[in-house]
Amino acid sequence: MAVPLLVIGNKNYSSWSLRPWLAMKVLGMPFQELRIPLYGASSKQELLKHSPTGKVPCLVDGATRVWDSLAILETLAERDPRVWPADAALRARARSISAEMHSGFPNLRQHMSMNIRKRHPGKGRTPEVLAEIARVKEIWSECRGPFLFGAFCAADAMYAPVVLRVRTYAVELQGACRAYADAVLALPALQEWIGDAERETESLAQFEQYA
Ligand SMILES: N[C@@H](CCC(=O)N[C@@H](CS)C(=O)NCC(=O)O)C(=O)O
Repeated sequence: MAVPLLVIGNKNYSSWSLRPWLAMKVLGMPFQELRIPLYGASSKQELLKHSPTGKVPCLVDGATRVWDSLAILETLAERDPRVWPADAALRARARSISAEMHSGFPNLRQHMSMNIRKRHPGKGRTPEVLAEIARVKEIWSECRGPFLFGAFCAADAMYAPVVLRVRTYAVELQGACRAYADAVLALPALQEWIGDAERETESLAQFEQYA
């Protein structure tokens, strides 16, 4: 039987692509990946062959297409109960913080964009970004260990790009927050993604605002 195809963007920059890719890798869900480098001359045309929005990620499974990272995670949850915590109260919290990440944190996204290859310690710390980082720390401080709800789940996939932003911009973490970020960074699947990002050659000016 054909395995689903996950269409993703540049691993160095595409935080949305990382989410379902990481969940599928960590949970051992078979898939093929198609990387389409973003914002090139023919990128949109290539993306539209797979994704109705012309954006990634998009999961193509036979005739079914699922676009948007959180929609993909919810679809995966229909196939594998480990995608969300088994306990209903924890599942509600995991969904809430995932939706919060999905629809929020605009300043963090703008001023601390994901850029795995680079190190920009101290950059991007506007008051609004610092307030959003404080909220991330509040969420991570309730980590049950080693991941937010014990075993890895979709909420960890949603916050993995923030772990990588913390690394790039050298955001200070203590205690449970540091332990959580280290646990996510130590995931072999995330290390694989980081390795692939480091080998990419595209540089996208719009995500390279710090010299
Ligand atoms: N809310 C969407 C956002 C998707 C999105 O904005 N993807 C960006 C890359 S990270 C993209 O495909 N940009 C390419 C373009 O707009 O041409 C999701 O969660 O999947």
